[in-house]
Amino acid sequence: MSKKEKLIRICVLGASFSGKSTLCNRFINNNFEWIYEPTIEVGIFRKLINITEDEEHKQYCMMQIEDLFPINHPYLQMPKGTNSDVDNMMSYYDLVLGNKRSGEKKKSNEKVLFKETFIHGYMYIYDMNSLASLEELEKVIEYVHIREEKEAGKKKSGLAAKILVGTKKDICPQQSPIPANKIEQLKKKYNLLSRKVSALTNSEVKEVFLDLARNAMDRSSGADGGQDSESEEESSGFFSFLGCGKREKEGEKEKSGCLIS
Ligand SMILES: Nc1nc2c(ncn2[C@@H]2O[C@H](COP(=O)(O)OP(=O)(O)OP(=O)(O)O)[C@@H](O)[C@H]2O)c(=O)[nH]1
Ligand SMILES: [Mg+2]
Repeated sequence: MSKKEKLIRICVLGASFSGKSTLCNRFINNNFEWIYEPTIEVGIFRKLINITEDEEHKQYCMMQIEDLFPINHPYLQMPKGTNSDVDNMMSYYDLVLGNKRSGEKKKSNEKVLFKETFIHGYMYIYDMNSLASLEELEKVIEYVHIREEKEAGKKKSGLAAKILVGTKKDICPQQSPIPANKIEQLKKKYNLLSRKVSALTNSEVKEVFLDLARNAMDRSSGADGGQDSESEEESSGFFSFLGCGKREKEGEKEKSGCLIS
């Protein structure tokens, strides 16, 4: 990667079976798998893309796409301390949702890069055929929103770009189980881009990633840097937000194990 190409870190979040990995697979490998293989940890992909699509004035960025385990993974419901896998998963998840900029000055190796680099874009995935998948997603969208509102008051930094993505358009009936006004409300409330895609027919897949990359590039120009210190309230994490499994504060930073080795 040349110095000119910016790394854009994108996290793909959504309920199990909503189509996250399949969407990534279509974008990265132009491939589609019918067989469902649950994502247990995190799939990391990188792809160099020209975000202008203009052959004369190319502007490349390196997209780092992180396909996460589902937001309703059973491990995320377990009490902290159950086992190291549970703790690692919760810590990684909180890091992703907390989206701190503070690690940016410490890019000494890949592990730190994956764990702590600011996330420039969130891809919020729901299955157009499942209202439950959207309801699960809403909790995470709300959490990220609250975190960002708090952060915005303290430092001058760009917020992450966000796109709401409805998947499996090819099998969605005319009468979708998800009311159209619900999507409109979410978009408005949280300032989300949106698209409906099909990984099967390869409809709007590339566009989803391009929209997010472009928006992230716009937001991040001039917004990088900015250190901050973590207050007690901020470090409480997603699980306290949901009112479950209160996290121990002591030594939590040291235990923020990364799932990528
Ligand atoms: N018809 C159709 N099926 C799809 C599409 N996208 C995904 N699927 C199917 O939906 C199932 C789940 O897809 P995954 O991409 O594995 O779902 P996931 O969100 O990664 O699931 P977790 O890893 O458990 O979080 C698979 O059987 C896919 O073949 C699509 O666009 N159309
Ligand atoms: Mg998956």
